[in-house]
Amino acid sequence: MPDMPDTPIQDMPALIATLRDIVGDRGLLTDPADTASYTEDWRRLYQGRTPAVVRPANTAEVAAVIQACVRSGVAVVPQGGNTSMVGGATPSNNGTEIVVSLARMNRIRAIDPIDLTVTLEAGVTLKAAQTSALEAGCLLPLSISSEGTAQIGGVLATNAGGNNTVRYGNARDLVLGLEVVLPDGQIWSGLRRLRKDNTGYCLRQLFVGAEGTLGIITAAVLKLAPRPRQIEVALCAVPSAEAALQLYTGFSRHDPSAVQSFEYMSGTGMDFVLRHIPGTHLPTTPAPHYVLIELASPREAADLRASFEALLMPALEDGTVTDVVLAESDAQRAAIWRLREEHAEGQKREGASVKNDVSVPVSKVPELLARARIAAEALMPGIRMVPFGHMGDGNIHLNFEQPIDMEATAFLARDHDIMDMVGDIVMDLEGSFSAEHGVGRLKPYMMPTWRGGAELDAMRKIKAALDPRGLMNPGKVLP
Ligand code: 2HG
Ligand code: ZN
Repeated sequence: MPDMPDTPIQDMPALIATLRDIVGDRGLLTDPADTASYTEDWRRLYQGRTPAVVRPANTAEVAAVIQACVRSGVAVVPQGGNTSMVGGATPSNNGTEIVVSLARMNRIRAIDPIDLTVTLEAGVTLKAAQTSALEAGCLLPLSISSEGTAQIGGVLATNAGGNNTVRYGNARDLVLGLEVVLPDGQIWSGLRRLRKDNTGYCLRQLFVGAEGTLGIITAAVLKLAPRPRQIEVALCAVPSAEAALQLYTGFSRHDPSAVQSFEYMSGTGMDFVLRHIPGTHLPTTPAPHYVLIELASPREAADLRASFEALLMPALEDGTVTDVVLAESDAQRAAIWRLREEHAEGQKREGASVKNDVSVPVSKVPELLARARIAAEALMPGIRMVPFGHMGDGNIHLNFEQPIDMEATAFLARDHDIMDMVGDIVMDLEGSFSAEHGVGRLKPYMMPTWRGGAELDAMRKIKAALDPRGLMNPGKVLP
């Protein structure tokens, strides 16, 4: 990096003028009316402040922006679609952090159906990336509820998981190459497309999941899969979480390569969706628990319906499943998926909630749910448990909704009690306190308990080596 004096100039107007020179008028927002949507997170947990939102148009501009901010000793907060569940992309309240939005960098640079790769910029929405892959005869096997808004840069920076982890892994498992602007303003051009490249530290994996604390991801090369020729979706009503697990075991033993999603929903969460989301209908008889199973295959001859029948007929007979609906059309498939994907929104509209994005070994999911239900009721009578999520990979959103007769503020004041109650059970089951949403601004205080000792020490040393002045997304991830 060129000449960069270590002089913390807190001359914000001069910095903003420099930023305007770099990105032009189109790339800079300073009016609070224009910056407001960048300073609040989706859950409305945080209302930050910023003197400016910078919207660079290319990687060179991102690098120049970072260099200018570092010269002024001013921190930056990278932001994609701003769909974080843990406040990972909102600036603090001190009003001195510059938000760097990648939204204008939204080009898909290349898709190669032979190499099965897509090279794309950070501001491409996940949905747009999926659509382009499908048009090229491929599948981008990453699907999350916020995919219409979430952008690739944020998806990678937070190592998003979602609905296909059971089959294809998390975002991290799809990354072959990255382009990153480092905290000193250098550009690391690592957009390699290689399946084998065994050359020292795997740098790209350092930035995936770092939540923008080590640099800004500006572009990536992701692995694609062949486009499925067949997809079948079933919604099953089940009597218990144990029955859901039994079903999972059956499907994963029968043909693990076909199970593209195995999603769990509770009757309570389903009721919220049906009540609050217009146009949703339950196609099965009501039940205390549901699972959504998606089977997919690139093989023409795969008979996924036969797989469903082979497993679900006996399950219906022995009561493991009480009712089942197989989607008969693309529209029905979308309608069933909507019941699952609107869970976060349904819960938001019902009232205040405390989220616990936890994971445990898949075999422990029923025990997790049973213990949490008892502990929660003891902690706060009337609290409503709304668990849902990616049962096939052990990631349950073990969320709680305020008791019907309790004030939202009184309920939210107990958020740490609820999170600690869940945390104790999850720790006992050898799980994680954040399975896919990351740490952000909400959970750094948990890091010493869960990742303390040598692990957190190594993380701090990496942070200090790459970002010695702590200017990249401060207050996120590390306590
Ligand atoms: C999902 O799986 C998202 O729908 C949101 O990860 C989870 O709202 C949540 O807790
Ligand atoms: Zn999820």
